[in-house]
Order: sequence, then structure tokens, then C-alpha cells
Amino acid sequence: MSPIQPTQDVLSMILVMGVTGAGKSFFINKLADEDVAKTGGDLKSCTAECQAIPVNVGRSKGLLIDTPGFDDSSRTDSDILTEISRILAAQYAAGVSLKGVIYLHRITDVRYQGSSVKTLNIFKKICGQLALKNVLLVTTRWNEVDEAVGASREKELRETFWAYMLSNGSTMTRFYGNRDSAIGIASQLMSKQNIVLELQRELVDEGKTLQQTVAGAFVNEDILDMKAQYEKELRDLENLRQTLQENDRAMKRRIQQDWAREQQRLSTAREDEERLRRDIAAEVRQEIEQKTKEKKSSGAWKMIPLLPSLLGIIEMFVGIPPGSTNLLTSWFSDSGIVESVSDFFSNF
Ligand SMILES: Nc1nc2c(ncn2[C@@H]2O[C@H](COP(=O)(O)OP(=O)(O)OP(=O)(O)O)[C@@H](O)[C@H]2O)c(=O)[nH]1
Ligand SMILES: [Mg+2]
Repeated sequence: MSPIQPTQDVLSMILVMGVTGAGKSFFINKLADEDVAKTGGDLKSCTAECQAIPVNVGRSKGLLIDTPGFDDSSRTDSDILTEISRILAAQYAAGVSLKGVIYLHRITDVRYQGSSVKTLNIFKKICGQLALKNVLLVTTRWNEVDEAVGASREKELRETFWAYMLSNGSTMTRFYGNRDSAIGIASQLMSKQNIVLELQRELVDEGKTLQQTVAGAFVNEDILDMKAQYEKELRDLENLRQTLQENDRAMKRRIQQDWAREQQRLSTAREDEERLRRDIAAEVRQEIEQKTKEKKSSGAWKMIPLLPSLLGIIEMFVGIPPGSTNLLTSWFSDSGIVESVSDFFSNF
């Protein structure tokens, strides 16, 4: 099944990325004009799984994909990348229009380091150079900085970390924390031509495994480094254990605990590596085909109008929060679907 070309923008998708606490869920809630996506504190990751939040942007119907940062405290990078890849592969295969990516960054951050650099690097590799013209680099929390301080950080971002993306057509803009500002930002993308990201081209068009993609290879490098580190720790612990006296029980217990911890980390790293070997596009295609076949054989498929069927496919790969029910109900009733939203998805 080759990707379906969206003939019209029945449903447009925007991916929202950035580190934990950058304000992704906050931004989406302003756009939705409702607290649909859960927001959280600064340090502990709040959005653990991707979510799809339906919004109206002017007369367009949009689906904002809220993603966890690649510094998430509860999930590995490989796990998050796999989840994002499945959604992007489904969107591309189903023919939902992808309008672009919004990358959020706190203007209050004094330095760009550690997890921010990693998240930005993975983000750039997911997009690829050709899609950068559909990328909005958005700074948040302007109410928490002095205008002059913010402007000087903005200049630094423009001249250093974001220079490559800006020179390839990305746009830098400020989010002022309110609905009008959020609508202005989303509208900039909604009016653009649809885009295919590098990761989608690699997975869907070229049939690569995640590990063979630029983004996946980058995550895999980290896994290999970590694996080597854990293996060394285990060897060192084993050597230490052999030097211990028979009666040094306390130390032996301690080493045993450390050994179990390193062993656990190593096995997680192996699982992460294994996950990247998957052929995501083939899996997604098969799941969609299976669902379509079931629906067609029951005679139900041809009765489902396009918009609900697109949402039904996307919902197979990413959750839609219950707070979005009212908006979805109005979209469905415009399409002639009388079932309740939850019944529709559970019967899809
Ligand atoms: N005033 C103001 N507060 C913000 C802004 N963006 C985020 N916040 C606050 O910052 C906190 C974290 O924001 P979230 O939207 O949960 O961050 P996130 O990027 O979704 O984080 P994860 O889900 O952990 O990846 C919340 O308490 C928000 O209310 C902003 O632009 N202005
Ligand atoms: Mg969030």
C-alpha cells in the first residue's frame, strides 16, 4: 500500500515537540481553548505518551500531536521515537495532511544544554533539511523574562542553535501564553503546503528499519555507548568480587546489588536496540490493512465518511484525550455520524 496523497485538507496534522516543561501541552490547551492536555511542573515529565488533540484553526480541522520530550524521566529515547514513528507512518499512509512541526523552547532557559541539545538534534533528524520550511521555532514563557533579556537570548538562538534551521526556511516566533497567540502560530502552519518529513520518507518510501533512519541511527549510537558502559561496569564488579575475602559479606551484598542494577540497565538497552530494528512502516501498514479488511467484510467501511475514517485510523496509533469529545462530536455530526464518539472509536 503506497501512501495516499491527501487531495484536500480534510484533516491536517501538526507535530508539537520540545523538552519536558517547554510548554507543549500548555500551548495546545490554549489552542483548544480547553484544558484537554495535562500540563505539569518543570522537572518531572508530564505527557508520558503522545496524544492527539483535535482543534479548529479558523475553518481548518487540525490534529495537534503532543509528544513527550526526549528527556522524559519515565521512557527511553528509543521508546519515544518508536511511538512518534508509528503515528507519522500512519498519518502518511492514511493520507492525513501533515502541515509541519512546532518546536517549543523556554525563553527563560539560561543555557541550551544536555537534554535540550539532544531533543533538538533528534527533532532535526526527524524533520530533515527539506521539511525545515514547515518548522516553527517557538519561544515560550515571555511573561517570565524581561523583554531585553529575552530579546538577547532570542538573538543568541537565532545566531547559534537555530541558525541552520532558520537558514533552511524555518521561522522563529514568540508564544505569548494566550489563545490569540496560539492561533496565530498554528495558522502560520495551516496555510502551508503539506510536507513529508525525512523520517517518513525513510520509513515509508524507502522501507528502512528505524535503526537505518538518520534519527534512529542517532538514538542507536547512544544505546551502543550505554551498553558498552554497562558491560564495563559489570566486568569491573565481577573483578572486584573475585578480590574479596570469603567473610566480606557486607561488601559482597553491595556488589550483588550494583551488579543487579547494571544488569537491568543492560537488558533495557538491549530491548531499546531491538526495538529500533523493527520495520515500523510495514507494521503500521499491516495494522491499517487488517482493520480496513475487517470493516470492509462487515460492509461498514463504505458507510464511514472520510473525516471520521481518518480519525479512526489515527486513533489506532495515538490516544485522543476524553476532554476532546465535544469538539469531535461536532465534527462527527457534520459528517453525518450519529454514534457517540466513544462508541465510534470502540466499534471502529
Ligand atoms: N505562563 C506560562 N506558563 C507556561 C507556558 N508554557 C508552559 N507553562 C507552564 O509550564 C508548566 C509545564 O508546561 P507543560 O505544557 O506541561 O510542558 P510540556 O512541554 O507539555 O512538558 P511534558 O509534558 O513534560 O513534556 C505548566 O505548569 C504550564 O502551566 C507559557 O508560555 N507561559
Ligand atoms: Mg506535556
